[in-house]
Amino acid sequence: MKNIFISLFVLSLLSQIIAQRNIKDISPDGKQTNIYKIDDINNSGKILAASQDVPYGIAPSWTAKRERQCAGLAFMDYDLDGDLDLAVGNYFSNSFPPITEYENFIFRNDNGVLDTFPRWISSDMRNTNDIAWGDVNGDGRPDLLSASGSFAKSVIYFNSAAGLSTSPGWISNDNNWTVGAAFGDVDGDGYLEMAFANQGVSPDPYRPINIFYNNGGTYATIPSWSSSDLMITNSIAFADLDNADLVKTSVFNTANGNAYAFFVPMIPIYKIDSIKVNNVKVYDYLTENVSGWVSLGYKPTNGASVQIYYTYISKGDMAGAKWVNFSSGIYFNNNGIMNSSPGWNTGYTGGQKGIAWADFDLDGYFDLAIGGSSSPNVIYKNNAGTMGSSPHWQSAGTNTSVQDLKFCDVNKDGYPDLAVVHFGYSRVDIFINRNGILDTSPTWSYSVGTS
Ligand SMILES: [Ca+2]
Ligand SMILES: [Ca+2]
Ligand SMILES: [Ca+2]
Ligand SMILES: [Ca+2]
Repeated sequence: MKNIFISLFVLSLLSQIIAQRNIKDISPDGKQTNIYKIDDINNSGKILAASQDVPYGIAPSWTAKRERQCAGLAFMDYDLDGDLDLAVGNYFSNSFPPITEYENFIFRNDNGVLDTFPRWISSDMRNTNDIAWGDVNGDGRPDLLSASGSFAKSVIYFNSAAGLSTSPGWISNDNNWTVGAAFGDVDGDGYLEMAFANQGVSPDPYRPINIFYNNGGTYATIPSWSSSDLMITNSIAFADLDNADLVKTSVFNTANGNAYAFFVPMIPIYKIDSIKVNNVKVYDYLTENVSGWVSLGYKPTNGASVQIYYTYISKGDMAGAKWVNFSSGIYFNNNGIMNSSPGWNTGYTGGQKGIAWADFDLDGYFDLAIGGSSSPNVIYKNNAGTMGSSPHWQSAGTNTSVQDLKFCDVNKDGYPDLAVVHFGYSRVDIFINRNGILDTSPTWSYSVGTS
């Protein structure tokens, strides 16, 4: 259930922004949502009005023509042709009736039209629990990680000039049921490590969190870092608590006339510092910090230079959401060395799932959201490098089995909004962030109809 909001977000919003190069974004209900300047030449203003509404309708804009049990969704321009394609990680369970096919998929985007049947199908079936894009070997092409549960092996499908391989080029040999995964440069050498959130199965359900270190573009098949604590960890995410190890870099592209989406290889992105098209600074774009891309609100002309200057999180601290009997917490990174036990935890042991970092109050420090299960969703504020001991925000009421959550600024007012995917409720909620204060009841909900 990862990243479901992105699909909703991109499908309904992007298609709308891309279609028109306007300074005014209009929501489907006809209300004005946003006015902002396009670039420094057409200096038409700044944000004048921000909608109090979520700009999505109540019905999907796109539906796949495949029925699968999906555990992960992640947009990326995997073929680098300038539009966002959708990777889907599938798994097997004893549902009634069980769906016996669970290859991983990519739905390809051709000129803004997303295929409803998969163009890329993995040759293997992996019980994927989470799916993530990351440029493992630093060749400028995103590779695809399938983090696998049910003791199936996690794998990476490598991307090359020949395209994304349908068979894995790396297969883990760890002994874990992996539930969630994240990329981040833990040791600061410019290559992305992989962190795995794990569980076992009864009568031995507890496992450490693992990190696979990246040695110049390759991973060993067994992890070289394990947390000293054993537990069930569901989700994992990197941020730099005190902003001590942020790194500025850039990536340059040449537009092909159809391109609006551009790959940003070093993740997580702390922030986009500036984007220049033909040396003119532009403002009409959105960012996906965890997967690593930006999407312009229009297509630069063929041959235009697109320069993205950005800051990414290096030597990140690692947060994990943990299940019943254990407290979600943060493992601190000391100048490239990850501590083996958490330096901060919530103290709550009722079971949480889904974790995400974003600077919800725009003070420059990433704050931590955690999904509740029979408990509210919560945000802990990062006070200039020190996490608060109690939630700064919590949603009204309780949830049944949140599966994942994610931040994204859905209404383009500069404040990251929070999307939450429920498994038990079969529902996606969005909590709008109003100048640093999130609604406590969902501002928008989508009832999926199935879990
Ligand atoms: Ca593409
Ligand atoms: Ca590294
Ligand atoms: Ca903050
Ligand atoms: Ca917002």
